[in-house]
Amino acid sequence: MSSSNLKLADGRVVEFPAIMGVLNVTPDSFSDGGKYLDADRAVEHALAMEAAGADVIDVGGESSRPVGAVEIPVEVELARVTPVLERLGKRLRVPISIDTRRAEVARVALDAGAAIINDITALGYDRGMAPLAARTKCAVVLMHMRGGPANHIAFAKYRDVVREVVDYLDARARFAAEAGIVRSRIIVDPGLGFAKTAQHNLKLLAALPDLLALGYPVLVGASRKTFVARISAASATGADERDLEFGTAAVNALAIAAGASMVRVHDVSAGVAVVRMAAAMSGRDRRFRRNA
Ligand code: PMM
Repeated sequence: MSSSNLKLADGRVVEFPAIMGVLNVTPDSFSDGGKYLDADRAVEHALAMEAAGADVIDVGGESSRPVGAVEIPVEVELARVTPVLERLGKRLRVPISIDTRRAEVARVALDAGAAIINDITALGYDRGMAPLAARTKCAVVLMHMRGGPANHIAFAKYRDVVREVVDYLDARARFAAEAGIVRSRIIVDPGLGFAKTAQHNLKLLAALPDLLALGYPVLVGASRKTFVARISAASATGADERDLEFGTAAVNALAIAAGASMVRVHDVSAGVAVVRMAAAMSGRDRRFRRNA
């Protein structure tokens, strides 16, 4: 069994189930299309997400959209996230996570007050990442993917997607622990949409108990992803914003009911309502335990 909360090294505690609000500071992110590139507007949006009930704010400067993402130099990633992190560090009460695979970017973020590294390569891209996380005692999100942010969809081939993802995350969590990262600060994530077809994502969501059996909190990131758009589209012309939001809500509710500890969302107020309801219905909200 994983813990019911995440205790950070600075004493702050994130209670599960929790909401991670997405703050993409990229010009080409598929879901918010560069809206938050301006640092002041990004900060405003982060504060609004905190006010709406986000438990963690996830700042990312490198896009991983399925088609057409371009690999950017580290200087560009730093130029995007640094001004936002510097402003946010002083103003946000909830912890910041930095969505990066590069140790240099993570180090700048941790210096600015971030407490979690969200690495879509599960500490596999940059050899400096695991020692940095161990030294700074930050929490880590280890996500499954194959290939890189720009070409992962070409790698969506598995014999047994559930077994392969679970085994990979087990191995990466062991690697992290051996590198000195405290076990209670490791979170695992199946990486929905990363080198995965809609069918793969559905299989992984149905197999959340297998992932939970590893004993780490599980983060699910389905918000506004292509598979949600494809499956939830109410008309033949494709999904509109409402379809995407309700589709996301359905994934998040079922994921929380199945035992996920955190969901990564763009619309925090929708996410909060969904997570609260799903948590209460599945007996995970202390205020609404049946015999209380
Ligand atoms: N998805 C995206 C980016 N970062 N991190 C984790 N841990 N899990 C995810 O599912 C995930 C991620 C891509 O989505 P976005 O471009 O809408 O942020």
